[in-house]
Amino acid sequence: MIFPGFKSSRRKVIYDGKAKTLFEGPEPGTAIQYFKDDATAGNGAKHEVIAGKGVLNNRISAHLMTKLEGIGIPTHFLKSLNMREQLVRQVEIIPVEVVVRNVAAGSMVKKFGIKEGTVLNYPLVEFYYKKDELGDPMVSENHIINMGWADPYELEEMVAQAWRINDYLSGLFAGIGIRLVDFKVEFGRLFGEYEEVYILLADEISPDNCRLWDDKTGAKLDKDLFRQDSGNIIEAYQDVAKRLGLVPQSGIMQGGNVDEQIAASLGEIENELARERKLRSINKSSPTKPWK
Ligand code: AIR
Ligand code: ASP
Repeated sequence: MIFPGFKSSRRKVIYDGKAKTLFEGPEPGTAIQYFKDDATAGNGAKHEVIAGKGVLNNRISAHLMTKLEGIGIPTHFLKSLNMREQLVRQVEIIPVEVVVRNVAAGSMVKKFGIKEGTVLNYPLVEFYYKKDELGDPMVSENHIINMGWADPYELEEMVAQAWRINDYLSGLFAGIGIRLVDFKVEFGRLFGEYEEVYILLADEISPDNCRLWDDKTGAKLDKDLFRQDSGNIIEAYQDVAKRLGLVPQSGIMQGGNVDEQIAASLGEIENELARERKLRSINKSSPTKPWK
């Protein structure tokens, strides 16, 4: 795919994933996250290129990350660069996928025989080891600490942030008639000048890694449409983006392709919100008692 500003041959690839590529950024400590149109399921067993997906996920993720920054959740997102790319902080990805569920769906339904759509008593946090070759197995906190994927302080921070993200995004989506059924997030480590560790929300938050159901009709507006071959993901993703007020009502597609002109203008909006961000390192020593 060729478009203005993308000079793939000149950039050093840091990581080439299934739906995104990470390139070295313009300054040390930064990276460029490029959103592909590739859609995969079943660990890559099913693969299709779906025009427009990368543009929509880039836009949606930039927006949600900016909103989360706005309530004090540190993220890797720095700014949108163009329709498919964003500037992010380079972090060391913690190989643990944190899934939060409000309603039973997907693998939970299969694993435990619960009926899809069952509302859980309270949000359920699960962990998966991020390893395609092994099919991302579900793991416990003990596995994570035992294998050294994250230490207890980091894990505590990840879980606390995941809960906050769930609360915030559940409300945000409820406001536009969408139920946040579940989602997956990834975190990364950023090392400070004194080797202190900051845990940042990384990767992306988009309909590729959230389950989003229309409140009234129950219609699926996420990647399950692709996984289950049950509908057009671009229409669904556009619907989400429209309800979030991120793309015009007429959409960004023209006869099956992205309307480059409209798409090119989308990135500008979020950058108006860009601001200095304060980071808070996690305290790995024993808790200090301020009253002493
Ligand atoms: N997810 C997990 N691995 C990759 C992704 N995208 C997301 C799914 C779903 C949630 O994590 O999109 O929102 C739970 O997935 P599952 O398959 O475990 O039910
Ligand atoms: N695990 C991802 C998903 O189903 C992608 C994949 O399996 O290829 O969303």
